Amino acid sequence: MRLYWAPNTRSLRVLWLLEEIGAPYERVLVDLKNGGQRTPAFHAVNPMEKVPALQDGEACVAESGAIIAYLAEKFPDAGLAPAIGDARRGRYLQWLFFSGACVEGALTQKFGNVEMPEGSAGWGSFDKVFNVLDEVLSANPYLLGEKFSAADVLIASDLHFTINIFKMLEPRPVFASYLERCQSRPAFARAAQINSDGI
Ligand SMILES: N[C@@H](CCC(=O)N[C@@H](CS)C(=O)NCC(=O)O)C(=O)O
Repeated sequence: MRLYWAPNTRSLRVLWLLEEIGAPYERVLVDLKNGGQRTPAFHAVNPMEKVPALQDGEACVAESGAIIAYLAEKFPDAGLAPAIGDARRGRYLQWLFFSGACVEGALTQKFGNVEMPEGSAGWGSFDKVFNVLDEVLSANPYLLGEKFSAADVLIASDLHFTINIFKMLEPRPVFASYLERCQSRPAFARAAQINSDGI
């Protein structure tokens, strides 16, 4: 498996998941500042010309949520995704899609300072998105209850960027303790080290 990535990007969430899984993979740095994402070779892997992207034999998958879903399914022994037929799989898929469909929309709206009717925006509103996460994570340590899953890798990564990096949301105790729980995992520490080493 080959992960195309760049430091300080959405690649971190996939690095984290790969480190959780522990299977061998190769990292290929894409030099975003010098147009490394616009080469024909990389375009063939991800026509959006963005990282992260994963190549696994003949399979190519981009979009961080899709890569996380793909990897969690490919390595069921890692125990990061409820199996097909498990009732928790419904919520698991919901939170995986929530990242791209709701968190990203809410952040873009806030960043662009765009007014939109809540009924028309698929994410409702910025406040709604984070209040929903607040409600779920106030009731349980992880999105699916007591058990950490690949959905937590994705949503904790979103919260990390929103609160700690972009400072677009005021810190809340519920998110701080969730991030502490998720980010104290050795796999996150390894991914963060790779991210800061940049290699
Ligand atoms: N929806 C994509 C977003 C990927 C994305 O926007 N990647 C940024 C870095 S975080 C990128 O590659 N930017 C370089 C460019 O667009 O030229 C995902 O979740 O993977």
